[in-house]
Amino acid sequence: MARGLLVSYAGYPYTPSSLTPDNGLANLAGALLEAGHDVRIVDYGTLSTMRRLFPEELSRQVKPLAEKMLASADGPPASEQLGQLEQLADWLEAYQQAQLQQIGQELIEEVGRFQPEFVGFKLWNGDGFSGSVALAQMLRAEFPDLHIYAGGPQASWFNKVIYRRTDVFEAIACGEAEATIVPLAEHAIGERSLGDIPAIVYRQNGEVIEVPRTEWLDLYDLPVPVYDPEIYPAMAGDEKIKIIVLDDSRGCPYRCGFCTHPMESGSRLRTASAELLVDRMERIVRDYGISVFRFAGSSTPGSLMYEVAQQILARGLNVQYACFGHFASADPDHFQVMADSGLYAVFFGLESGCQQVLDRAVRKGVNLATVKETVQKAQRAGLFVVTSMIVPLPFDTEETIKESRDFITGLRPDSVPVQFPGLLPGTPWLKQPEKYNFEVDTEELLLAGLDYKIKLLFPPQFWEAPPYKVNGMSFPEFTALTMKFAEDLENTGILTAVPDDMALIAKCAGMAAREFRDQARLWCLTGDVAGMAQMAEQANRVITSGQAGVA
Ligand code: B12
Repeated sequence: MARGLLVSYAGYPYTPSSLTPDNGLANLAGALLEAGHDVRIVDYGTLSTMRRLFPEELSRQVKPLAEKMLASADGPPASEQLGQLEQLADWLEAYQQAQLQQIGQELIEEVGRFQPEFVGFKLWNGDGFSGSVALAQMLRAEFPDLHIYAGGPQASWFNKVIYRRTDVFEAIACGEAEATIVPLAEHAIGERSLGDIPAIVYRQNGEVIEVPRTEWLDLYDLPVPVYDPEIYPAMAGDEKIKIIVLDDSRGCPYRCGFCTHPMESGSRLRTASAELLVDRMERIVRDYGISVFRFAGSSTPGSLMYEVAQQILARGLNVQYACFGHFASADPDHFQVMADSGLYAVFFGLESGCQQVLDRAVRKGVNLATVKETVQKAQRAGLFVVTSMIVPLPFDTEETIKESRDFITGLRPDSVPVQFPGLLPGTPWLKQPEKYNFEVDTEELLLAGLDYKIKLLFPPQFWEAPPYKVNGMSFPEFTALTMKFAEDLENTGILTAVPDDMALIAKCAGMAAREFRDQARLWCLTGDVAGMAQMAEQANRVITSGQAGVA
C-alpha cells in the first residue's frame, strides 16, 4: 500500500468559482482508495488561502481605488491611479511570495506527519504553475527520496515543455489520469517502472521520455469521487462553495480553432448514461447532503442532457444544476423539460455573431439561425443563458465586429463573457498560425505561457504582452478591442463576465447575477474575505439544504 498526498495550489482565488470543490482531485483520490492505497487532498482553493494571500492593510488601501475603477465605465485607469496600482501590485506580489514560503513550510510539516511515499501536484497556469513548482522544490530539498509527480490542466497543455523549466517532477501525467495515478502509486513503492506507465512523460539520464497513452477511460469506469473531509479537509465547514462538478462526458470530436480540449481528454466523445449520471447525483445528495451540481463536459450531446433531465424528474430528485450546451446538438424543444428538472443556467460557446468569421476562424460548424432559435427557446423556458464570445477573432474587421455586436444586442442572452483570442498549446490556431492570421514565435510563447500571470489589479491591456499578434495587432491593441466590445454590450444593458457556474452560485447566495458579479469582483480585487465568506456561508446553506431546486 502506498500513501499519496495530492496538492492543488492555484494561487490567489480570483473568482468565487475557484472556491468550488475539485472533481479531478476527488476522482484521483477515489481511484487510489479503490486500489487499496491511502490518500489526502490538500486543496488551497479555499477562503483561508484568500485570507492569507491578501494582507489586511493592502485590502484597506486598495478598496477605494478599486471601487472608483469599477464604478467608472470610461475606459482604462488614469495614470495617477495606475502609478498607485503598480505600487500596490508590487506589495501584493512580495507579500504572496513570502506567504508561499510559509505554505511550503506547512506542507513540509504535513508530509512529515502523513509520511506519504509520493506527492502529486495538480498544475494550473500562472501562480498555479510557478507556485506549485516552488512548493515542490521546497519538498524536494527537505525530502530527497520523496517521489514527486505532477498532472493537471497545465501539465496536459505543456507536458514535456515543463522539463525545460524544472526537473523537480519525476513524472508528469498528460490528460485525464484516473488510470495513471494508481500505477504512479505503485512506482512510488517500487512495484512498477515509469516506462510501463502510459500517458506520462519522465526524465531519465537527462533525456525526456514520452510513454504514449494506450486508451482513454470509459466513463462507466470512473472511480467514486471522494469529498469526505477526512480525506479532503478543505471540504469541512464553509471553506469552499460546495457545488459538485460531475463528469458527464469527455473528449470532443469538434476541432474548434482555439480549443485545448483534445489535449486534455482526446478527440473521441465518451459519455456515461443518463441513468448512471443521475445515480451519481443521488449518491452525492445522500452522502454529502449536496444537491447543486455543474456538469463538466463541454461537448455533451443535448440528447444526453435531456435524458438526464427526464431521469431527474422520474426519480423526483430535488436538484439544481448548470451545464454546457452545444449549438450543434441542443434541441430547443427540450429546454422546458430540462428547466423543470432543475437546470438553472446553460453555457454556450458562440465566439462570434458573424457567420463568415465563425466558419473561417472557429470552424465550429454552427449556424447563426440555429443559435438564435436555441437561445430564444432556452430563455423562454426560463434558463439563464450564457453565450461566450472571442473578440477579435482571426479575420475580424471593424465591420465584422460590429456585425457580431449587433447580433448579440439583438439576441440579448442573459450574460456574455467576452475573451481575447488566447493562443494555446495543441490548438489548431497554434498548429497553423499563419492560416489563422496569427504571427507568433511558438517556442517563446510556450515558455512564456508556462507561468504567464494574470495581473489581478489591472485590465488586460496592462498585462505582460505575450509574444503573438492577431490580424497584425499586438496584445495591447487587440485586448483594447476585447474590452471595448464588452463595454459596448454593457452600455446596451447586456451583462458580461458571468459564466453559468457564477450565475448558479449567485442564485444559491440569493443575489441577482449583476449584483453578484460586481460584489465578487470587489471581494477578489480587494481581498475582502469577510464579504466572500458571508456569501459562501449563505450559498452553502442553500446547497446543502435539500431545497436548492425549490423556487
Ligand atoms: C470544472 C472546472 C473547474 C472547477 C473544478 C476544477 C477542475 N476539475 O479543474 C473549478 C470551478 C473549481 C475550477 C477552478 C479553476 N479553474 Co477550471 N475548469 C473547469 C473545466 C470547465 C472542466 C474541468 C474538468 O472537470 N475536467 C475533468 C477533470 C476530471 O479533470 P481535471 O480536474 O483536470 O483532473 C484530471 C487531470 O487533470 C489529471 N490530474 C489532475 N491533477 C493531477 C495531479 C496528479 C499528480 C496527476 C498524476 C494527475 C492529475 O487527472 C485528473 C482526473 O482525470 C475546465 C475547462 C474544460 N472544459 O476543460 C476549466 C479549466 C480546467 N480551469 C481552468 C482554470 C484556469 C481554473 C482556475 C485557476 C481559475 C478559473 N478561471 O476559474 C480555477 C482554479 C481552482 C483552484 N483550485 O483554485 C483552466 C486551466 C488552464 C490551465 N492550463 O491551467 C481550464 C482548462 C479552463 C480554461 N480553458 O482556461 N475549474
